[in-house]
Amino acid sequence: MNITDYLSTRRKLVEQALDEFLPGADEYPNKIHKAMRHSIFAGGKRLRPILVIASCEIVGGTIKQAIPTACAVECIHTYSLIHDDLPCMDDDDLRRGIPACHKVFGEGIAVLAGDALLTFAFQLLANNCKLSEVSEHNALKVIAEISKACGTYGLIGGQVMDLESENQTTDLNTLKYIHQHKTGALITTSIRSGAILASASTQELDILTEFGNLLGLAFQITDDILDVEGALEKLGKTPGKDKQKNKATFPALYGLHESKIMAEKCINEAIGLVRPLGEKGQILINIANYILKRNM
Ligand code: GRG
Repeated sequence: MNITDYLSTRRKLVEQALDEFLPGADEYPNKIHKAMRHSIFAGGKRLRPILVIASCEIVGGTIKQAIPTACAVECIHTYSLIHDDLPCMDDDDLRRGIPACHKVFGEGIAVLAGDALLTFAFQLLANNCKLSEVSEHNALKVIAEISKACGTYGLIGGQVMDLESENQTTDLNTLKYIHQHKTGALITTSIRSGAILASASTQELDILTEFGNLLGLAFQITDDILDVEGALEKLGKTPGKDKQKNKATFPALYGLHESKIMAEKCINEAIGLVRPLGEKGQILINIANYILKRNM
């Protein structure tokens, strides 16, 4: 199966499951459920849930085992986008090609929709054994894994340093910290969680963790590049915001050309790590190349 077909079949499975799991738009209190669904079903590449599925399959698990965890990480990712778009954060009006949650439902409901998606993610994870065929032991390990990646040692830590670095001179270590936490943590934890669900060996988990770290960094470098070079119609969000907010980014520190070389270097290193996995690692190689070449 080529990468386009692979991504589109997995994306559809994740979207069907999200539709099944999430409270209906007409369930009381309707407004919050509509707001959650507005942002979840606005589109998106579904990269993180696809990584959960891919790594679960690589170590011998099934798509069915991975689906609730895949949906949980997409809910967490979407919560982070809703909050990131708020006027008190990055202040964006557009997300995934449509008005951001707070532009449609107001700031109060947008904050709550983000909170509700984060909470709902952990509800899914707590019910993992009922929803899919995973052991209680692995389900618990995944909860510990994902909660750490969402907190101050992950997403929140990265976002704090991102805010702190606005209008400041930032060194490479701080920039890497921001990228590895704000973006990388959820990408790495998606890959690790899929593998944990299928009882990966320590050796498999080590390789996948290192792969995830490099992929996460490359993903954010390409995101920085797209903020300079990308088009609104493809990105679904307004380009040029990083420069406007004087953000710490790779192009700001190294220029576009050097940033592209760095992203390619991360991707090649990541690919080198999973080559020894042979045929079953091929999908990760294809996903890595897709990330490097993406325009959205
Ligand atoms: C707790 C108030 C509060 C806020 C938390 C954690 C957080 C806000 C924000 C996380 C930071 C963030 C949004 C990072 C950006 C990561 C990133 C590159 C997002 C875009 O991901 P894509 O391209 O988006 O995968 P799609 O739409 O395709 O899913």
